[in-house]
Amino acid sequence: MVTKPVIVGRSSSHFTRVARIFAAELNVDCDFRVVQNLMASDPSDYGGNPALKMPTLLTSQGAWFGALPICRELARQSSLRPRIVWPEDLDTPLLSNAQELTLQAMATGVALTLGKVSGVPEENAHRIKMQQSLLGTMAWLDMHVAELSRALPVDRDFSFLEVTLFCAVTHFEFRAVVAISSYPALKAFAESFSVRPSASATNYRFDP
Ligand SMILES: N[C@@H](CCC(=O)N[C@@H](CS)C(=O)NCC(=O)O)C(=O)O
Repeated sequence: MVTKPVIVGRSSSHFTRVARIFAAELNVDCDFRVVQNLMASDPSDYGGNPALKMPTLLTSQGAWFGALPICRELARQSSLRPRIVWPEDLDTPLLSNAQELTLQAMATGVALTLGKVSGVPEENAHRIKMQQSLLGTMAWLDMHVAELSRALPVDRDFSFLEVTLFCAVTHFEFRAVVAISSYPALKAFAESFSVRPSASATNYRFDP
């Protein structure tokens, strides 16, 4: 029987960091269980996720797969009631596309990083296409990020969009997936978000 919730993931994973930032913002005390081997093919290594992905949140109710469902469950468990902007609240093309592109960039970043470590050649056509996809997405986000903060509700405490964008940008810098210096507006956004205690408490590092 699980009493205290457990986040299963890695300190170097951007989707895991999204869940950890939400836990910190919502003041939900969670244990952290490290996925030891990224190449493991047993779902139990990922908190039971048959898709072999992290994060997973283990609660007394059961296991929750994926960053967004985990963040929603953390919000339900929290005694705090902050004004959170969720993806379904993003009712303009600008905000909706920014969320879609941020999540797609995160997924593409995972595929590129895993392709690199597992020896996919640089000249592989799909790897080249994914790099193009990521560069185009980063350029779009860099062009629009300043508008996002103005377009989001002013009374928000935080949004899933900003948390995911922060985790994506800082992860790409941490893993040298793209040169963040080429995206000054995204860099400035990440710097301003990084002052939050939830951000500094979840800095990327490689688990031993
Ligand atoms: N849809 C999942 C995606 C999670 C995901 O891709 N996580 C990465 C780590 S950031 C992962 O599990 N990578 C291991 C792998 O793909 O084998 C979510 O939203 O949490």
